[in-house]
Amino acid sequence: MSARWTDETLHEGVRMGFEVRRTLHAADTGQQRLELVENPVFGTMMLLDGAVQVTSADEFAYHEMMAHVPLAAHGGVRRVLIIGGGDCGLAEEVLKHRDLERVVQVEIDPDVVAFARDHFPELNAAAFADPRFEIKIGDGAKFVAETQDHFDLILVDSTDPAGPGAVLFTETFYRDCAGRLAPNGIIVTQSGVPFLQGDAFVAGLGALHRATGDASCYLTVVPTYFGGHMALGWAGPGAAAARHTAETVLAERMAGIATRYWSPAMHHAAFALPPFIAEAL
Ligand code: AG3
Repeated sequence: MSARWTDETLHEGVRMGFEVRRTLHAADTGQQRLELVENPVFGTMMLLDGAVQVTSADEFAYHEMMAHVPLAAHGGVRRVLIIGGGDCGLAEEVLKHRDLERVVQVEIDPDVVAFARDHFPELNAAAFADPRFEIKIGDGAKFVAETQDHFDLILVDSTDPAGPGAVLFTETFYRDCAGRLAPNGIIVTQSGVPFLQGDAFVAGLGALHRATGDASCYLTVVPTYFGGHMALGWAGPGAAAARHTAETVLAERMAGIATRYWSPAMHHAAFALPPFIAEAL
């Protein structure tokens, strides 16, 4: 009997295949196609519209870098807003910082939250048990346009710029985010894999730059977001200064938080950009 495989079909002209040992769920949510499968290398995997979103094995490389780089660099974050991020792995990583008072998350698709809660408890059960965590089901772009609250940190943990996530790469959305930041606030965005998504990377960071006056990015490597580095946009009034926080200070701020990808050295190294990425900015 031949093995069953599923392909990620996000990028035109290339595809990555995953052996499917078991399909846990595959259905349309009304917003997007949601698949949950088991793979011998990556464990449980969630795909949305054919693009891998999260896997048990490599989520740390993404969630740790999206959470701890801004939190350790800023040092005084009390209120965090997460847009998207329905698997809630990012919220759990953020909540490891004991000084945080409140994490508000706005996710558009209730099925993503419900299935992630059932199938990825190792990466989100602590978030759901944390009284500082509040999850709202709704349109994140609408939320930032309407809320009167301010946040020290806004994390945009989106899908790719197609389907329900497209609005989260626009200048209007980033302007609304900038308007909700506290003084010294920081915005971090999922900005794609520059090698394979060059146009979207340039367009997204360009919009972030126009909306905030200054945007750059830092890098992580997530095996299932294949194609090399993934870029995380870095902007907001506190971003430029926070980028230079000394390694000793970063280490103090992360005391007691165990990590597998983040370290003070990796944190600083992440801001070093290969010329093909730096020149595209
Ligand atoms: N957020 C990032 C999705 C990127 C998908 N891209 C890809 N497969 N190349 C996913 C949510 C993680 N909390």
